[in-house]
Amino acid sequence: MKKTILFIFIVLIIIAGVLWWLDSRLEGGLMGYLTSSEENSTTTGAFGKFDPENPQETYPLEEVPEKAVQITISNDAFEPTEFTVQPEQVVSLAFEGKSEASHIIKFTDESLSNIRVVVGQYKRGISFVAPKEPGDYIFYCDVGDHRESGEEGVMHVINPTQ
Ligand SMILES: [Cu+2]
Repeated sequence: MKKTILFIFIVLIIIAGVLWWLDSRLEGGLMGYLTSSEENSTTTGAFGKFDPENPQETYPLEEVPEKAVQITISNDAFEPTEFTVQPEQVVSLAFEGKSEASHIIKFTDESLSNIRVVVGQYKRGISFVAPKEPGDYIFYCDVGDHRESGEEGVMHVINPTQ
């Protein structure tokens, strides 16, 4: 009986030792390793998975998924000119050029400086995570005088509990 208890005791010490060793070896510790998977480094938007740290425009789209906010660019105007999201919500935008002009869509806010979508006579989208800070975020076309001509819109980030 005593031998069995001693045996279990030794096994437990070995297990604890192995866990401690693993914890010291793995980046972010054992729990960090177990809870992080490849899934966590990407987020899923209307156009599929994307890297929130580095949002990229999509290839030209055949169809725009229903979950995406679709904005057309025609006659120096965006339609619609505004839309509303929640803080840190995944936002998927799809732009469609209606004229022969090309457009480069950007946001003015520093926190969204990595958003850039080049649009011609086709639809192209981008997914990103909305800012944490509620407020109005201006997006515009950075080609020539397009912005002055009216290619400007606003993304309202509103906390639903306020
Ligand atoms: Cu433009």
